[in-house]
This record gives sequence, structure tokens and C-alpha cells, in this order.
Amino acid sequence: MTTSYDAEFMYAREAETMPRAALWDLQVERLRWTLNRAYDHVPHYKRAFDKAGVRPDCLNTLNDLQHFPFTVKTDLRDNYPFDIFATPVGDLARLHASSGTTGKPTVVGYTAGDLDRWSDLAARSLAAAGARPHDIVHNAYGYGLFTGGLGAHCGAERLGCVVVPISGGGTERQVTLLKDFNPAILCATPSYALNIAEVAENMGVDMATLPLRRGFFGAEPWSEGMRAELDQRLGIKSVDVYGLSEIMGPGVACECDVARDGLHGWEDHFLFEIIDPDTLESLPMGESGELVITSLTKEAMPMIRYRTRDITRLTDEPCACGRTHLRIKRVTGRDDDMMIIRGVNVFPSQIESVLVGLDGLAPHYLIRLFKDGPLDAIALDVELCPDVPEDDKTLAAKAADVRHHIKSIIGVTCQVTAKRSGELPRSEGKAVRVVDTRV
Ligand code: DLL
Repeated sequence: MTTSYDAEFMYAREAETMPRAALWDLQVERLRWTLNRAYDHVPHYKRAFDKAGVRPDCLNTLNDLQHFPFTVKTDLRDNYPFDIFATPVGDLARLHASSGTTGKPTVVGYTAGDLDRWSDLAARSLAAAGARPHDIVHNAYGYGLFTGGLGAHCGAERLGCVVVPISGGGTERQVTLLKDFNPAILCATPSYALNIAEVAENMGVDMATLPLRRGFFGAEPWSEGMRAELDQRLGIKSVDVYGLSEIMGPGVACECDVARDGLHGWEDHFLFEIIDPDTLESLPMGESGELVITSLTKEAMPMIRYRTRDITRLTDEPCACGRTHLRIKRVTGRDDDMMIIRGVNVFPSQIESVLVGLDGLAPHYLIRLFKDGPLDAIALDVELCPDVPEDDKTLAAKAADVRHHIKSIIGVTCQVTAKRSGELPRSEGKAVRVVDTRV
């Protein structure tokens, strides 16, 4: 049997290529349904709408959404565990939760219908990334309360793929199964995919010669340089997938493997806005700011204007793949991950972009924030590639080189320490990029 891997394959062609006018009509209809559901079934939304002086029937066009209040993460925490749900908890099919480093976790609920739509959108995303029915999908996203594992799993099954539910960790075993099962698709965080590539090299397995075709990578910020590194070391096309627990999980938006230039946000299920995080004003198409998402079809947990804290921009320029849904450009980071070092705004992903362009450096790094007297300061640990000499002179020269590039490209002065190959911690899921010792 020959399988067609044509770039035109779409899991849901009619929805994905819908003319904009039809999409807007569908969005208004679904938005009205969502606003009514939220107002009638969730006391938090009733209070918030009443306080803002709006009711669901105030919405005539999509533009009217801007009169409705935002939802923020603390609204979920304040309604812990189940008060933000529009469905009685006993009628739900599943609960997920985000671990959260401080305070209570945020709990998210799904009805059977929500899970069905999530599977569809994850399948749509995998197909856009280049997965096809009958492909073997190696799923190294963590299973459990994190939405990555089960989200990618159900999407792959829905698409008609064969799933290997390996979850994260046990990296040597991952490499063995990648070699023996010959999957076409690797699902993982980009930092874990890099760890897998490195362990494979150490085991003498040349990943680039295996049939693996695509990486379905997301759940954390990553740079174009990291993409090039993963493409080359794994012999694949790496594709960016975005999602967040509060909205759904993986599959809110995904790049197509035709353009790999921005993630198609599935607009028949979500509305995307960009706001200025300081003034909270909506920004025009193309401007950079905070991504705000409204769900259009969620039953258990309708989300009205959820402030993601993710910094990006939208584009509605036509895409070569023919999909009509707008694209979310690469998420540079969360505004709460942004470091302000002596007046300069820096995201960890900017530092990554500089490092992956430098010879002799492995793309592993750790940023440390500390107090230098009254001022915030930044230190950076980087790591040499295994083939680079590891004498003290080389380490010092590399550190100086990195310091120079960070200063000239990003504009901040940082203390750099170059480490020998293998000295920095490796990721098995979402990488920890920043350690903050300020307090
Ligand atoms: O990370 C869902 C997911 C799983 C997405 C697997 C993609 C793949 P949370 O744990 O709730 O959910 O974390 C959501 O992770 O607000 C972003 O800050 C970040 N994030 C997710 N995808 C990307 C991406 C999952 N492609 C938070 N690029 C989001 C940059 C991302 N950041």
C-alpha cells in the first residue's frame, strides 16, 4: 500500500479552509452560546459580567467582546477546585491540573463532548504537522495531570495512528524503542527531544538514518535555532504546537509542515486577541503583545478572554498550505518569565537564540538571577560540545565569547561560566531555564 504524504492532507478540510466570512458567522453564533453558558452556569462569570455592566445579549458582533471582562489564572485558583465549571463535577469525564510552582494548582474539567473535540483538534494539529493515519507515534510527553501526554495520545488515536505511550523519562529506553519500532512522529518538549538526540548519539544510534519524519514539539518556548538543531540531529522536520491547560491542552494551535511559519489557531473553536498587557487595550493584527483566548465550544469550562501571559503576535496573511485560520507567531515566552536586567527586557528564548548560533556550544543552558548590591544581575551557565577541548583556557575563552555575544546582541552584561560536556542538568519535560536566587 502506498500512503500519500501530500502537503494538502487536512484532517478537517472544510473547517480548516472555511472562508473568513463564514468563519466569523460561526464564531459569533458559538460565542453567544459560550457567553450564555458562562453567565447562566458559573457564578464567577455572572458576578464579573454584572460588575462590568455587560450581559450575553450585549454581543452583536465579534468586536463587542472587548466590553467583556478578562479571566486570569487567579480566577481559577479563587474558584478552586470546581466552582469555575459550568457542568456539575459528577457529569464530567476527566479532570486535569497544572502543577503550579506556588499555591493551589489550577484544575480543568472536560465533559465527554469536550474530550471528543479536543481529540479532533489534536488530530488536526498532528495532521497539519505531517502525521498520517497508520503512522507510529512515539509520545514522550508526560502522562498524568499534565495535558501533554493524554492530549497528544487521543489526537494520534483519533487520526488513526499507532501510539506508543512511553511518557517522559528513561531516555535510553526511549532511544531503543525509537530504533526498534521505527515511529514516524516524535511528540515531546523540544528540550526533551534534544536530550533524546544526545543520548542516542552517546549510544551510537544515528537518529537521522531512522524513518522518523516529524517532531511535534511544544509546551515550552523554543527558538528557530533550536529547531534547526533538532531538524539536523534527528533528521526530521520539527513542528511547533501550542496549547495550555486552562484552554484545552496541546492542539489549540499548530504549525503546518508546509510553511512552518506561525501556528494556525483553530478559530472555529477559539477566538484569539492580542492585548497590551499594561493598558489592556486590544492591539491591531500584527502587533506584539499578550495572547488572550476565548473558547467557543467548551462545555465544562467556558473561558472568556483568558489572559495567557504568553507574548506573541498574530498574522492573517494567507498561508501556503491553504488553511484560512490565522497564525500565532512563535511564542517568545510568558510575560512572567521576562527578566528586566538594568532596564533591558530579556526572555530566556532570546538567550537560547544566541547560544545555538555559536560554534562549540551545546544548546544547554541555565540562567541564574541574583542580586548584585541593590541591582538585579544575571549569570549564565553554558556547556561545551563533547568534541571541544575542555581545558581551563578553552572554557574561559568560550565564556568570554558568549559574554561578548550576549552583550552585543541582547544588550545585557552577564557573568558566563562555561561547563564541560554533560555538566548541566538535562530536561525530561518542560526545561527549567531560570533559577531565581533574588528573594
Ligand atoms: O504545556 C500544553 C501542551 C502540551 C502544549 C504539549 C503543547 C504540547 P500547560 O502545562 O498548561 O500546558 O502550559 C501552558 O506552556 O501558556 C505557554 O507559556 C507554554 N507553551 C505551550 N506551548 C508552547 C509553545 C501545556 N509551542 C504554557 N511555545 C503556555 C511556547 C508554549 N510556549
